[in-house]
Amino acid sequence: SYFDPHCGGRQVIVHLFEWRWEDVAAECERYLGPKGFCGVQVSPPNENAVVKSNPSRPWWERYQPVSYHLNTRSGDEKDFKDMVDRCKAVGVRIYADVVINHMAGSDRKGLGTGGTSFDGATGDFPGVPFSADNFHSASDCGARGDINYQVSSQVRNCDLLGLRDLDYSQSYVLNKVAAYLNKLIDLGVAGFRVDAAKHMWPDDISALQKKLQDLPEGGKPFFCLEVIDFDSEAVKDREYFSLGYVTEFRYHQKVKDGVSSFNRLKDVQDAGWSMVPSDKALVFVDNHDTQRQMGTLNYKRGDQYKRAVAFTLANDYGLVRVMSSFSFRRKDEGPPHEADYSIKSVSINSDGTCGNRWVCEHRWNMIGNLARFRTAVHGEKVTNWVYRNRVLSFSRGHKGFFAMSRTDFTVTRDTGLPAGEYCDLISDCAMTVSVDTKGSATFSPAHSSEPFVAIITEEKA
Ligand code: LM2
Ligand code: CA
Repeated sequence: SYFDPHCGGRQVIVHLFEWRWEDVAAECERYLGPKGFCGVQVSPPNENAVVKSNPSRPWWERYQPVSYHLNTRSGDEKDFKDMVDRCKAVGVRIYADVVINHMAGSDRKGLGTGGTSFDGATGDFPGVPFSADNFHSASDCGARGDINYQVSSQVRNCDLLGLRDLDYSQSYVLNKVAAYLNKLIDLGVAGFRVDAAKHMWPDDISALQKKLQDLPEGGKPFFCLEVIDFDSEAVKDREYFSLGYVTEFRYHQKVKDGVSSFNRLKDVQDAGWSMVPSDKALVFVDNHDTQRQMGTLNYKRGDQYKRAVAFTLANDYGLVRVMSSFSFRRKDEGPPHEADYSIKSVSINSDGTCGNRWVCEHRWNMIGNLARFRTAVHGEKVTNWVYRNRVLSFSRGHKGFFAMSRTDFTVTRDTGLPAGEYCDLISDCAMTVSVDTKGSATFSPAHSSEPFVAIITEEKA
């Protein structure tokens, strides 16, 4: 089904934002495979407009397609194929970010990252080819570029940010995009993150899915639809539920509130807030867009961010996507690059952190280790919820137990686990937790700077 990420039951996806394909391949082999990550969402693999100035080479140029040739700053088709194969060999799958709602903006013209010419104003994209007729026109909208979000047809047919909007009522357009996705399937990807899915008609996405081949190993490709729904617009996330996982943007706000007031974490996924059902919700603390917005959580928020990600991984809601960023000061700033604007490689320091301004949140010990926790306790509900003395703790059925606070602590809690001596995953077993015959344990975090404890039945000391 479109809900199967094809990674043998592993549960956590990481977005390696703007990484080069050869770095992704190396990361699968040296870290993601061994840690049990399910897969990687990679930046859009298809050729995009080169944005030369104001600003120079922003990250967002990759959301302006020029053709479906696999040539970007991350690498070419050969590099892409090599990455997909090497990751798959260690049990890690690749999900491509596919930008198929639109092509480049009407304010852009010149060359793409593969050297193909284009003109957004005239709608000429010879690399596909698409021409003026293949796009929606101003008559489908109000004032051009101006979307009224209370009118579904405008959200679906108008140019988002002036980006030339593809007209899927034409079988020519549908077939070109289907050929692109089928090519990625041939190359071995396990699925897709559909950019700007809110701006595509669900029926068009469904028609597209019907034209896709099964994966070489069998089964439908995994789908995750990017739909931003805060209950205030005409387009609703539920319109997409039959098509695949849907991004749950309410969650990232709720969890942010929750880490400053733990009481509110209890019902962070409350159905009363019209949250996407757990088996369809793609859940995250930040993504590449939200991490650049004022006041949202990101790697710069240190402890608060760690609490949000830790809770999200320990909890039982949705399928989790962890963000892995490059450090930035200005919101337009592109990835770390050499003088010629080629993307800098991700270097790995002796302590396992990354260099060259790559943040690598997924390598933060507790994040990597809780990814393992999540897979180990999959299928078990949150039970034994206790919030007392500023310490939150809960069990995941009889398979795992998690506790967190803002500062150091010592507490005694019911873990719900059989008696035994367990490894604390947060500290890589530098500390152990003894559970008595009643399931009770008294414990403190291994390091006061990381006030978390996590144990699973499959990791006894
Ligand atoms: C998304 N999800 O639905 C992406 O997550 C988001 O990052 C994309 O916007 C958006 N949809 C379209 O794919 C980014 C970025 C925008 C940027 C666009 C296109 O957030 O700022 O718009 O990519 O590159 C830029 C300029 C904008 C200009 C537009 C067209 O910022 O001022 O509009 O290009 O040239 C005239
Ligand atoms: Ca559209």
